[in-house]
Amino acid sequence: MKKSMPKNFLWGASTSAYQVEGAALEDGKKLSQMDIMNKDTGFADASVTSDMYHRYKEDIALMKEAGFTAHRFSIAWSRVFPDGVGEVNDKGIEYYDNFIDELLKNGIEPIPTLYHYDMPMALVEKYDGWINRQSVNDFAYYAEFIIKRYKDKVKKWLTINEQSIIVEFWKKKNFVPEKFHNNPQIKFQMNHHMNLAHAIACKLVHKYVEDGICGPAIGYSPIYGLDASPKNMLAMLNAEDLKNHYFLDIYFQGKYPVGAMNYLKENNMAPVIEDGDMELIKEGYSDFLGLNYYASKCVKFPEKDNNYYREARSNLTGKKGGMGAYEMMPDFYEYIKNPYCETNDWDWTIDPTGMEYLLRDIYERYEIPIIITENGLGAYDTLEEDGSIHDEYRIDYWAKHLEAIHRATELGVDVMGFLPWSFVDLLSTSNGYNKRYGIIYVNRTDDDLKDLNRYKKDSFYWYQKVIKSNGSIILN
Ligand code: BGP
Repeated sequence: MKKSMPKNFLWGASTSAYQVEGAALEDGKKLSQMDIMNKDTGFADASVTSDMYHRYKEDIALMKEAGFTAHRFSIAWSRVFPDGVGEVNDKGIEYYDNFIDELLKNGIEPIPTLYHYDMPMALVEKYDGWINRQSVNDFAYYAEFIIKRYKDKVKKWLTINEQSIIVEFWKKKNFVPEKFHNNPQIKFQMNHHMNLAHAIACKLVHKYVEDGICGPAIGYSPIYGLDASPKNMLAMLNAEDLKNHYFLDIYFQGKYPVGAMNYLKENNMAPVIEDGDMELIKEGYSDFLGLNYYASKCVKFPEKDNNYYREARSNLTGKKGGMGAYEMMPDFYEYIKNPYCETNDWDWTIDPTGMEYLLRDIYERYEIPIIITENGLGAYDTLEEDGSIHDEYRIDYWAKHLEAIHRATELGVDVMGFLPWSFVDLLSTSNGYNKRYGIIYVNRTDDDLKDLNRYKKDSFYWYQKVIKSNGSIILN
């Protein structure tokens, strides 16, 4: 028998609003924090990006040509509610009405994400976004409006994109006032507020959407210990608890992992949890996991002297300057380069085996359906004179990851679909338009908008065949 992906496996790709739509201030939309995050970086900003706001019909026609059965996109909160709450922006919501209808007309299932890093600036200015608990109520107001509006058209809902990354890079993914910069407790407090917002959105889907399912899209890296030394294995467990279980245990078990939480308490970083919060989190259970996987991580036990610890701890209490992500966990784990894995041009590990590892690991722990909501290779692409783009490196990357996904399904993991990053080239969060991810090339650079025309890369034609054969062309 020929090998292929399971029956009804969903095929498509992913994008997010601020990275593709452009029209950042058009038709009543006001700024989100991501519209201005790239200011002064030298990369493009979010004002035009890939201009999907104006070209969505052409883009959805390309999705259809590729054979997509699903598409993941995000809804820009500040397009729908320019001030975060209050009056709806009719023109803004009309864009999503049209976008969703166009997908459905072309036989493509819409899978929206409610929040992809893009807090409305109005709420940042009003109360510092997720830092303030009021954000939970305002997110609920926005989510309820969207969920009710599309309850008959959308059945799979994603809430918040990559809470884990929002926490790890808390000062890059949020406007955090200076006064909080040396206080890492704030990032765990923001995370707690997002957990409440996520739970409320899941409850709303369960309330309003017949047969609706709801889940997070998590940025997830399996974590390996550098070697079999007991200390390094312990560092691996520490990092798994704080980087991975800390998020998934909430979504699927309604609790914070005990070890990680006590570590945060010892270090004055634990979130304030109010009465009723954990009950709400339990009630707003997730039905499935959206998984964003790019790279695995490797850790060792920190070997620093006591001075290092002392200094690190004084930083934790806010007496000294800012600290990087791993330094905040000085006696828990330390990231280290994995000597066994190659990396891409931006030093991200390339590890297809990690895909099988994490799918099996997550499934054994939580037994929930999983959909791949991001996976891809950021690379420099070249548009040739004849309009072709030879991105065989990207094909190789996806082929190996799809083989790993297939192996996991053979061993019983319930994988619902593959929605890699990304459909068109888009504004890379960390690297503008240098670093491309799409199966469709968008003709622009960071400094020159050119004509923004679309060109099909070699990976487009390859993916089209993969979809048509339900994966069997790479699996046999
Ligand atoms: C994920 C985000 C995406 C996307 C991707 C690639 O974390 O959900 O929005 O940006 O990473 O990252 P980058 O753009 O930094 O290369």
